[in-house]
Amino acid sequence: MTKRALITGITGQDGSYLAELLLKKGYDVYGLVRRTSNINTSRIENILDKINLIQGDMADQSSLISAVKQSQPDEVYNLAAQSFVGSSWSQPIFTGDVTGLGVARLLEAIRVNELNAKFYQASSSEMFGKAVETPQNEKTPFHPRSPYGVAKVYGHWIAVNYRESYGMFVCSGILFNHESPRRGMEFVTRKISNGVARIYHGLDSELRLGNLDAKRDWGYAGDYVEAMWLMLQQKTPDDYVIATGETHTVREFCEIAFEAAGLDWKKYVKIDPRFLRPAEVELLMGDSSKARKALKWKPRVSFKELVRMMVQSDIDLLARESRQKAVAQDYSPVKSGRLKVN
Ligand code: NDP
Ligand code: GDR
Repeated sequence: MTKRALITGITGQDGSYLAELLLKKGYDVYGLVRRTSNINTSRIENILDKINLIQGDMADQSSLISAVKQSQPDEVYNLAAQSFVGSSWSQPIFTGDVTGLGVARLLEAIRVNELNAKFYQASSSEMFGKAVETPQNEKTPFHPRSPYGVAKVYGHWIAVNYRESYGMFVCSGILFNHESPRRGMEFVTRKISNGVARIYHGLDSELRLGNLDAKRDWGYAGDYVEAMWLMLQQKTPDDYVIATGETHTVREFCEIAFEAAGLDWKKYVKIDPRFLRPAEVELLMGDSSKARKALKWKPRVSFKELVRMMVQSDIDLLARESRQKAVAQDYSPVKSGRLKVN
């Protein structure tokens, strides 16, 4: 029997990698997409003809009940969220609603449909925040430092609670930062790789950043979606930390990224207080030994490989875009004389 999976957040970084992984494994893949004036499917363009999209929103209970009813999933991966920590201070209520309460709505949708579906919750290392120990593991207490982190703590505990209350197969993956060429532009890694590429192509002369001392445990998103799937293949549901076990500063990320393009970061990076946060998470480093043992999972892409992959991808992307622009200009109706402009 072909397995069916419902992915919320399928248009995001992780959703796109997970959908590709599940298609390779022979799943029927359903994805929840929210109504926007311009639906953003750029990350799933290559698989659009192989997946089924269902309209719905994490803020709308009835749409989630319908999405679950329509897709009848064996596995549900809840990746949808207002996921940018920075915006969670300007939109704390929205973040709480979608990133926090949305988890309860989706769990309820499975419960009221009386479906025996396995559930993955995208929990986050942001829940550790001002962590009392390093490295952080599944037992480290939470002390979130942003409205986003607070919402994720709610999402995490409601997931655990549905497992304990109703015996549902619910797993929470406490994932540390993971990046890729598909990362959103507002996150620091992509902001840096895109900034380096723009400077390399002569489109910008500086890159403005906030706290360069913040330390993160950065892995590759392609590796991390495998861990999500593995969690739902175990005999019993449980929660797992997924991390590389290494930590690096934003400054180190800059150094390697600029170096990859043959540039010296010190000449281009400027500190801009606009990008400092009201409360910062200074240091994250995960201990994923439980997942490595039980799931036989380990990260494959190293920190340096990840940084170089992202920079190379953005340099190539900008080069492609500029070639397309040049071609479009050559064939423009004005240049070719087909259209006269007075
Ligand atoms: P992205 O921001 O790339 O993707 C978020 C997804 O959620 C998008 O598909 C977005 O849709 C969707 N979404 C947002 N709001 C709603 C809503 N109201 N209803 C339905 N869908 C919505 O995040 P990532 O792929 O990086 O992360 C996936 C999940 O993992 C998130 O929950 C994130 O918080 C969590 N996480 C991420 C980590 C990371 O380092 N990447 C680490 C730990 C946890 P749209 O395209 O329309 O905006
Ligand atoms: P984070 O990722 O908050 O860890 O959340 P982000 O890349 O936004 O920030 C990482 C660190 O870099 C510092 N920083 C800057 N950040 C941004 N965005 N822009 C800047 O200019 C800048 N300068 C310095 C930040 O202060 C921070 O310390 C990500 C998201 O994917 C969450 O959804 C996920 O849960 C966590 O990772 C784990």
